[in-house]
Amino acid sequence: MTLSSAPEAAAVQPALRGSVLVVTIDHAPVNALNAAVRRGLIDAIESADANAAVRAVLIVGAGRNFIAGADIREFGKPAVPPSLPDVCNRIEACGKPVVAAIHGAALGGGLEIALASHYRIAVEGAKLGLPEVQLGLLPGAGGTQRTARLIGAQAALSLMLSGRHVGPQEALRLGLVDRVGQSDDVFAEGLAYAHELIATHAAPRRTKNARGLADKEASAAAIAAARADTQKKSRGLLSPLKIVDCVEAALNLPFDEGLRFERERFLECRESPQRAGLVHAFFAERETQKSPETRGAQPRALDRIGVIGGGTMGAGIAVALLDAGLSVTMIERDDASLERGRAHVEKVYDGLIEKGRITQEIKARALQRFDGDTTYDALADADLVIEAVFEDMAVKKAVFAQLDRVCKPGAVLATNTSYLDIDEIAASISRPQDVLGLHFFSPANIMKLLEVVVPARVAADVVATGFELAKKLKKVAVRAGVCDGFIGNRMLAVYRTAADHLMEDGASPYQIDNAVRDFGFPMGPYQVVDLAGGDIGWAARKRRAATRDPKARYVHVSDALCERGWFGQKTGRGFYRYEGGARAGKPDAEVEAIIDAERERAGVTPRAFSDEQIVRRYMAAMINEGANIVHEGIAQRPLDVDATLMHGFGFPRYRGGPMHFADSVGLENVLTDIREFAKEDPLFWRASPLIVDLVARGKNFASLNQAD
Ligand code: 3H9
Repeated sequence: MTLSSAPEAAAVQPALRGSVLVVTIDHAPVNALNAAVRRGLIDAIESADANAAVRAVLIVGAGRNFIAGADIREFGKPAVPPSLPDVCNRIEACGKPVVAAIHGAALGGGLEIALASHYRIAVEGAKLGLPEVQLGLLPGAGGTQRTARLIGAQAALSLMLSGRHVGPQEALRLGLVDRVGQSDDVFAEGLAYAHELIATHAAPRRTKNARGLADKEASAAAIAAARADTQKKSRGLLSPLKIVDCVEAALNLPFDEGLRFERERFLECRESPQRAGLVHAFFAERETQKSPETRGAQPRALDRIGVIGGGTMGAGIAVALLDAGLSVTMIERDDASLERGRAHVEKVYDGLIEKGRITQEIKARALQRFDGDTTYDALADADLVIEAVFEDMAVKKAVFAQLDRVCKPGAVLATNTSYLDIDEIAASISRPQDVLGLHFFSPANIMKLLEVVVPARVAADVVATGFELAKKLKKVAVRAGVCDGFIGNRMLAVYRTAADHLMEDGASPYQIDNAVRDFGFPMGPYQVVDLAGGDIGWAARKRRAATRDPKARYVHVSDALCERGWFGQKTGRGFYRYEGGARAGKPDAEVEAIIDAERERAGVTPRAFSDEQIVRRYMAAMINEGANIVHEGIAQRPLDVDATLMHGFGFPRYRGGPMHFADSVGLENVLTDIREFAKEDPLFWRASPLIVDLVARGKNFASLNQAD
């Protein structure tokens, strides 16, 4: 059962039910702990202590959740008392037993409220967790101290360092809750528990006195192991090691001192740019899901999906769809190609089985929803068709002509093109209103980003269907307009070019990769080329050669490698050498010699760049193109650019995406850099009119994000 949520009601509503004071938190949408909720909770506990008729307190959440945590929107603003630690301490100090009855999310500060309560019950569907680490924070309302005392160092660290959610049964096993309700009626379950406690004269039971850290040696070992692991895995992140330190404080310090220790660390995290970046990422991911079309239109049906093409992309898309429980019909031109397509799909699943991520049964169940055909007529009933055939306008148009012929009226016809003009594709058939771009990123079953590309004549409900599909696939959908490369690949082309200029001017590809990795990307641009295959970019460069501005600087190094057949990992050589099929490449002196030769040919005298100089140019190029993309309306807001780069291109989440990063270093500084670089190459470095305008008005990108 969910309790009703009245928007006009007070955020915390105490009501006496017999001898139980029921304290209902009613703060839509997720009962986040804003100042009014915090105040209301303290007042409720005070009144419980003061009222002799109250023999127990029950805390429940209205709506779909217990409490989703601290109100993230308050971070970065002046603090309003009471603080959440004070609220938790007051609850724990209550002289009457306090029960937390949990349904839906009890996350972060929400779980901390439950841990400060004396008894906990969870019902089916409850999600308990301490996800602060994902926001660059640590549990800061006693969570590190109470969790460790309640469930032990190892389990507490595992929860806090991963941020994962646990269900009621696991919570019970861990000792996070005392019982799991028999029904999903959280109110009835909680009330019954409170009455039982009254009947058995149960006393308040304070988590600060729990004995989960009693085995000092085992606790110390768990902390040491977590610290070593965190040092390895959480490169560049501030909060994970602080979480470990706080658990160590829980082991070694009295409770009150531990709380103080935790509070100091929490405040350091809260004030850090990482917290700002991660919170921006959190809201950006949610905000991108909202487009003018999703606000106004209902999505069309989405049960039977067709995929045209069984290459790497088509197969990856098919797996993404199957994993979401959808039925897929793959179309290929003949039996042999279809067999290859099916084999590609199976290979993706086999890879996952090999890594222990899924079982044979899961693969078998998914493949039951997969079939294939060699004629388009098999798509007569499809609700949505996604084509992933060769990137060639004539080939795409031929596919769409077939779809126009066979598909039922109202079927959504989507193209996975990376750069072709979708308006032109749409105009080539009789139903342009049904044509949409759905641009997946490889591997399509893994990468979170889905660009929903919106051509001029598409119907709003078709766009809404694209967003609905993304939701089913658990992807981050970003609305993009039609242009060469849409948001992500268009930006990639520009910052890759900036990297090429740096390389020809004197930085080695290895230094560039290193600097970019140190900034926080998982890979540098040349490692990415080697992974994706140099031939892909080569083909694109050849395609663009005719339209390239002859005055624009062109670096030939990548072409020179491709001419030698060095396409990267798959050929054993690219920018790096991959000896014996190794996946990690080694720097290659011959590549450096080729670069030297190209420098000479271009008449460039190489100069040294520091890592910082490399990153400044790389980022300035990225930010400038992002600004152009917003300026032209290809992206709705800067935050759409941020989500694209974070989910499709490995931009470090803790920096919040390139546009948020630009704001954090100061947009005027970025503009100064661009103007400085323009002295050498005014054609490449043209400051975006949007940046010029924002700086002139003393504004930043965030001012264009409604959500910020
Ligand atoms: C913390 O607790 C720190 C403490 O340890 C220490 C303090 C001293 N605040 O995700 P949805 C909004 S840190 C404000 O689409 P779902 C969200 O933006 C916090 N707003 O729904 C959206 O707004 P809009 C630790 C929040 O059903 C709306 O609610 N907690 C918050 O898919 C619906 O959200 C977390 O990290 C918030 N805390 O998922 C939990 N949470 O409608 C973060 C959500 O305007 N939250 N909103 O777009 C979640 O994981 C999911 O929102 C949740 C619901 C699972 C709860």
